[in-house]
Amino acid sequence: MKIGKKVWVAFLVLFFCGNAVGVFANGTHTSSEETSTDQTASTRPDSHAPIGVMGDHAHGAGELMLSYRFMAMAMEGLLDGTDTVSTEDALLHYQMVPTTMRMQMHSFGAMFAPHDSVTLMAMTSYRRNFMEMEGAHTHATGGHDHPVGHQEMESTGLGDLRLSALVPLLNASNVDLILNAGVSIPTGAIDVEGTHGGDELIVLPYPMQLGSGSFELRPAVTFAGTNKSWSYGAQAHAAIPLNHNSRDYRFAPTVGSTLWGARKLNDWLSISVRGSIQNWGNITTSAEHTEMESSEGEHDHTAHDSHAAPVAPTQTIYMSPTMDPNLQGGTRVNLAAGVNFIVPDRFGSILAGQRFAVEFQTPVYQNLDGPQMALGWTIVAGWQYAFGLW
Ligand SMILES: [Cu+2]
Repeated sequence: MKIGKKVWVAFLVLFFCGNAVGVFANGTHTSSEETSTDQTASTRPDSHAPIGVMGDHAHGAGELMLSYRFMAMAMEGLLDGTDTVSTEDALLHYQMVPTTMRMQMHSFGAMFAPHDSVTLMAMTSYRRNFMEMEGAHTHATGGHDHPVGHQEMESTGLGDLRLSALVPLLNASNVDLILNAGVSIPTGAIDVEGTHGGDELIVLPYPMQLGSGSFELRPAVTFAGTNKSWSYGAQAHAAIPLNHNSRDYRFAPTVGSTLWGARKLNDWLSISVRGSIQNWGNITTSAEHTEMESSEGEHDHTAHDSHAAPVAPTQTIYMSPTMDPNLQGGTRVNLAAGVNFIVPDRFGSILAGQRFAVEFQTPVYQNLDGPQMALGWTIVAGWQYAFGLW
């Protein structure tokens, strides 16, 4: 109920702001409607979805689009189901507990349409993960490297490569339906190592790795519509990992959908709101991980020094919840607000058509198999530019 209310309030705010700002920006409403008539559909600021949505549009034959997106994401604290878990409570069960995580990602994309019936898309990314953790164990007498207090870990590198073919199933004057047949190629590393206090290197936990390690199918279907000063769209998407990766684990499929509405304020600016939901499962693995701790609640020094597999693995105890394959799944509902800019034709041929967009997103509901890190917010800023090759 609480979520429903927030969504409606957001849509109402957008509606009223949209109209108020629209009047302000154009003097009167009629002028805004006049300008829209001499704009073709693809040169409207809102003819592309909010920047957080991928593969929402196709291109005409011979058109190439280049894009760059910067994404920053902040995770804060722990959730078990929908309940907050304090660091102190989590440390009763784990040696290490994450407190915050930051991710920054630079994505570079290209779209090209060899024909009106298909647009090819490729996207690669470079990312940095940073995690802060608190450690529970303190040893009065030293002797070995062991997590004590605050720790940080970091990973940087190439993410997975996404390739897809976008097929417009319906391309009417003001509605589009696009099928996206995508795959993900595991170019991102899954064996990044780091320290967890001291000099000892360990393989970093799942959320700190750069890729999934698996080939994935990434199908999606997008519906988008426009009228004089509004546009709207919906997309359903899935990611289906096909194989156990080289470390013998596999992410569960992710399914999600998103729904957005945008108000065109004038020929260069639109604002949007968007709701989205994602559900993803836990990791499956048959590996006896070396990062497992002994099955005893008591700390076992002999087993620990080599980080050997548990002696009697009746009940696996992980060093940190981020290393437990069964604490990775969840469901999240997000709400986002964004702006899209396009440089209009009157600015001349070089600048005209350049697009800039920003979208800020925050969860309104999270239900996680936890303790698992909760998402705080995400921001995506991007540039897109399309031009004809022939
Ligand atoms: Cu494009």
